[in-house]
Amino acid sequence: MKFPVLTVTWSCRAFRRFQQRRVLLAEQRLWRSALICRSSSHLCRDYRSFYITTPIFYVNASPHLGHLYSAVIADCLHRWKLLQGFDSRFATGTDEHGLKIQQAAEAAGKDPLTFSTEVSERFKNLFSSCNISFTDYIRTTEQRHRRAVEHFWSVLWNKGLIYKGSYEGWYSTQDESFLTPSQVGDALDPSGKAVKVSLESGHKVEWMKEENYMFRLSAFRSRLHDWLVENPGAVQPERFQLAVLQWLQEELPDLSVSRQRSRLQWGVPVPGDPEQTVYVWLDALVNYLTVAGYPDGHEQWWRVAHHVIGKDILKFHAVYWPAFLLGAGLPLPRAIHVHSHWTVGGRKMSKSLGNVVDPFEHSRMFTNDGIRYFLLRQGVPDSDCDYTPDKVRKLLNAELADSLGGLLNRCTAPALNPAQVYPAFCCQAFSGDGRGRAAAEDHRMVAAVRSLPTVVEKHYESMHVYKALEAISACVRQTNGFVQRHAPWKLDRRDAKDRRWSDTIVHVSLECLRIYGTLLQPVVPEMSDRLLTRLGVRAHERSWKDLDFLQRYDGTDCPFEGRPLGSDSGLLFSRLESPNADKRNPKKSKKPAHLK
Ligand code: ME8
Repeated sequence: MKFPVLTVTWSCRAFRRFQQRRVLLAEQRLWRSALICRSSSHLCRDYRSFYITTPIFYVNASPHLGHLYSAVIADCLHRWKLLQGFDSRFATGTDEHGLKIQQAAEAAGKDPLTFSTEVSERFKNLFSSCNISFTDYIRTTEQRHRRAVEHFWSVLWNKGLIYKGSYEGWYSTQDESFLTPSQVGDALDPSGKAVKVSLESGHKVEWMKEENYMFRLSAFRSRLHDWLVENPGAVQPERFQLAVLQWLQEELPDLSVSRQRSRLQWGVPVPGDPEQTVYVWLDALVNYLTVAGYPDGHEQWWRVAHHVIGKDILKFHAVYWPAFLLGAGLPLPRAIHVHSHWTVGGRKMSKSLGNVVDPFEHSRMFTNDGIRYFLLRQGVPDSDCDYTPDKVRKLLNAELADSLGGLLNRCTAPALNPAQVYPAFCCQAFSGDGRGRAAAEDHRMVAAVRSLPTVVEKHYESMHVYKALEAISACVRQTNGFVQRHAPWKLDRRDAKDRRWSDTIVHVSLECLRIYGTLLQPVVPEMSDRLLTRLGVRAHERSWKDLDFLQRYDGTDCPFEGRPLGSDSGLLFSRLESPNADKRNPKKSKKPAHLK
């Protein structure tokens, strides 16, 4: 049923206000498109492409919550770019070579490839089941990757940046990392034996002395320093960029980039010297180029590369990797987005402590969207966060079930919306001249939702997704407050004025929900789809350019007005019960999510 649009007789003041709002709206549209260009910097000048990667994960053990977190962040940024109309590519995958994997396969009594394939599949299944929409899944055991590593090595070799030398020093197999004496300390192993450990990771180190190939890392110190100084956003957040600059204050020793074949068989042989195996980190980092097409035709994607990494692998990505790339004459990544870690009970997740969070189990417990929302809402890139199931339950119940779900439920309930449509907006009832029924707070709410896309964009772009979700959540609360304030369920729908006002309240709320649903798509894709489908918003009406909010308020037509709602697929997000709720308070735990 199409609602008739009210014909309004304009007073001069109303007309002036109408014109002012139109100008404001046009300015906001311009501002938004200008922001697309600015935020994506030079992407806009050449072409709108985006390439995002996660670390490739070791296959020595099953995936845990931290791995899912990195993938969820990258997925969110990829979906965000798609929403903005970019051509976006998103790569994840597994790191399958090296001593650590060789030893894990031996311990499992399997050949390394069979072992790697099994664990790699587990990662892939996790990502697929959690809606991680990667466009490429790379395994370092693939032929295309071996070719890329060999080519990359040859380029460095031909430029004289690799030489045969001898390495003597500490090595951590768990971290696959060489350490200087100042990075090593004393500790006791579980049997009480004195051992040397990496001060950063706590993993055991061993003294090694080997003849192998060295990369002239020392030659790149000042170029790395200049890169960081000239590109303040190269490593984000800033504290990690400062940490890298701090490392660069000290001498950079040359880096061993191969291991003797007798010790490490599981890896890519050094081109021209089968007695040596390429160092696993050099091998692994090249995966980002392999996916871009290296060595042929990689330019289009490589020039728009962004990496998401955990803070534990900052040195490899912000020192070694850019030095390798500079050496090979390739552009550096646009940005390295670093995130901190999830702890459990305030401690690092580890098998020996038995506190590793299984992402399969927890995404089943809290739903895919639930776990995605929690990780992105609570995860702060700058500092570590603690994970507890109780915190997840409370947050999801408050923000998804009660606040957002409750709002949708109210505005689509037959009592308030008997025609099951996007009802008509009445300009007189919502006028700002004090003669309508809208209060000053309502106009403030409209202004807040109108500026929400710009706020959210700023935070998504800087990977502060929690701030974007905080802003959305604050607006949802304001919209709930608006509905509560006017209590449309108390209005008499038989009275024409009351009915128009009630419809206007619902129209405004549905418009708010449309904006929230559109902006939440990168974070909770399934739930946003259900929300927008329920509102009757079609698939091609869910992008960045569809974020014009409450057009009727500005005197222009609203394409949704009068449109039937989509079918009701039940609660947007069902309240999560605490495992002990029934025992503690049987009545309370049965309460449904609806707000009154
Ligand atoms: O380092 N919290 O692989 P990896 C948050 N193969 N994120 C965490 C985390 C936690 N507690 N624990 C791990 C490797 N991560 C190399 C990478 S890339 C060329 C090679 C995430 O399996 C975080 O992204 O040890 C971290 O950097 C990554 O998993 C390490 O995964």
